[in-house]
Amino acid sequence: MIMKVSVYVFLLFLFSLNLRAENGHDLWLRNKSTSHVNVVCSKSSPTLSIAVQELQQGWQGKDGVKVILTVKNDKAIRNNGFRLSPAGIQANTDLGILYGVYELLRRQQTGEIIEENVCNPSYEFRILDHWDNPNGTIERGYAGQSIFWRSGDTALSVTQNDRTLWKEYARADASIGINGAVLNNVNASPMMLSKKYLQRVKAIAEVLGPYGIRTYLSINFSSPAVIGGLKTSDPLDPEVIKWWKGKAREIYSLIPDFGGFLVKASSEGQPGPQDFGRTHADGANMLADALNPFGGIVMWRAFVYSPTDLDRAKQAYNEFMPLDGQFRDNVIIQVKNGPVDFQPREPFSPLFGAMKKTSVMPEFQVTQEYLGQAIHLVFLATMWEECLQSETYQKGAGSTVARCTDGSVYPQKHTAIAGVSNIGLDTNWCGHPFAQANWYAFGRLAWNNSLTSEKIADEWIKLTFAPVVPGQATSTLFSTEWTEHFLIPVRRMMLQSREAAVNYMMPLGIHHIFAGNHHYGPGPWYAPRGLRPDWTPPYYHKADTLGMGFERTRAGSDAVSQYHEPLGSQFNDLNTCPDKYLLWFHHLPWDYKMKSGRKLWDEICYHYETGLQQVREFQKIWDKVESYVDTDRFILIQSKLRSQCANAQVWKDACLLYFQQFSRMPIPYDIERPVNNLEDLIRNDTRRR
Ligand code: GCV
Repeated sequence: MIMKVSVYVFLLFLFSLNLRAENGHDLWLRNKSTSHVNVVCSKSSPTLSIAVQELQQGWQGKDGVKVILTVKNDKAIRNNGFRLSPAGIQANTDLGILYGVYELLRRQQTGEIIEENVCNPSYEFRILDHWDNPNGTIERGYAGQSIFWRSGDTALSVTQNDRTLWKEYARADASIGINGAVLNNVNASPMMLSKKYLQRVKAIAEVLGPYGIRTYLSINFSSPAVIGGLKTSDPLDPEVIKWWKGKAREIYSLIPDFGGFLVKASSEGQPGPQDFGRTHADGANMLADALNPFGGIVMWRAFVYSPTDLDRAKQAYNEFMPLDGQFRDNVIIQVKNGPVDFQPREPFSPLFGAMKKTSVMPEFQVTQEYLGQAIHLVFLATMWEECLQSETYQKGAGSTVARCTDGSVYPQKHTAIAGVSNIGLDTNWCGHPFAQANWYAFGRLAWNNSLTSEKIADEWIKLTFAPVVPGQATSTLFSTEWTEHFLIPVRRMMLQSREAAVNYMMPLGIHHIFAGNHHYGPGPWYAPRGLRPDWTPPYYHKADTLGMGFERTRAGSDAVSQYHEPLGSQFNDLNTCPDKYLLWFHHLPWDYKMKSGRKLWDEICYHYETGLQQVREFQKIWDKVESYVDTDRFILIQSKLRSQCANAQVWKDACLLYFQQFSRMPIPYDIERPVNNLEDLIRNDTRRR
């Protein structure tokens, strides 16, 4: 026993010696080489030079070993995939070699076996969408200003600092397989296509290119009229068509590996083809034709809804389904994971597994607009896994969202996935150290859409928090002690974190009850006079003295019928609708008897309480791991957890006290009482607390 304690104390001492202050800037790429490697590569290119350098800088294998990098065609390898073996890496492309190198290093550093296998990406295009504005602000960004754009006199000059940062960004992306970046907000400024802005795009593309990252731009559909001086932006107008063709030519003459356009059209006030009586297909195809000679693609968003429809959740499907088969081959329809927005929980969008002749790509939100921004610790991999593994039944069982979008169910001309980025100029890139895990997870799932959240969390924790001992391979430091006292509890916390957020924000299918505009705190009451109803929470929760929930069954808006059978009927039927989607699909009386035997009102109360208690538990977990984390990161995360806890309390109090006005039932007495008054919460709901 004494022996055990002294070993424990010794190990703690060892760890603390190696807990150098870390500002998080190195992300999951903080581990350095611990021995020498002899890299043999017969070809040379900027990408291969990076691959060789990465191996030399990160090698943690046997000292003096020879690693052979071979670029050679192999039918088993697709796209930029690779074949990994203990002797080296083989790929069809230079980029495949680079991805293989990152995989090899990751396996070394996380202690995974390196055996012969082929790794092919699930999606051809794995893209980060930056909602960055030309003045440097970021829509729904919580980690500082843009790394690409800024305001002021030097806005368009390219400095060495810019290049260094873009290179670090490109490296991080490439290390997890991301191969595209949309550089500007989907609410796009037409200015972005002007000559001077394109020059900066070119400079960015030159830095990103060797890492295999293509640049894309969000475009404003009115650009021909706004910056081209044309009378119209009608997609069928010959002058407009000519203008876009000329613009595409101009872009590709500057940026030969340019990826294409992302378009938010006829949505939330953005211009689009419908302004001219044209369809989404007319608009998308016109742009696709302009990009086609250069190999570019159009990612056309399906995020559309109008205030007149009675159920926002149905609209994207209704608008896009009739257009199936009408889009050009180089158009991909980009669909958010859920049918409404990026809520803490939504059923998957029925547009997944719907169209058979159109390429469809998922859009996830990495930035935590609706999930506590850069304050709450919420690991999003579980949410994306839930979506990707959802059964659509498009072609019978096994037609998951993942398989319907990666071309396994119906072949797609192109396959792609996008994540709305959470990075900015903050030193640690993401604001919250654990938000880095979401960037990491997005890349890993984009590469392999069947990875589990648990595996991703495991990798990320090891790469991000493992003790660093010069000369010692990281994986040798994963002692039983470190695993039991750090890895396992922190992983558990990450894996529970999204469910906790759902519990304290909007459990049981409740959705979109955020305070107006900032989307951080609760605002189930928010309904200023004159505001379009679908921008107010009462439109979604529909609470009244009889009950709450959105009736989307066949007796209601019939959104359930947008899902294939047997799913549509499962959602429709109270006996088979999963609790987690109950109030998404059903309006139920407060005393409705749940599967648990409780009344609906009580169940709601227990969920809010559970969510709050889960965050309090996270605080304890984190406090206990203090000796395994450097002080800077420990304190930052501890303080963020305190704020998260305070905010979870606000959520619980606000929602229970507000809905109680309708339920007129007591909050179960074994639940801790609210500590805030509803009037105060309402008065202050425009502040982000
Ligand atoms: C870029 C939500 C967000 C908006 C965002 C929009 C979109 O509505 O609140 O900020 O706009 O989604 O995805 O286009």
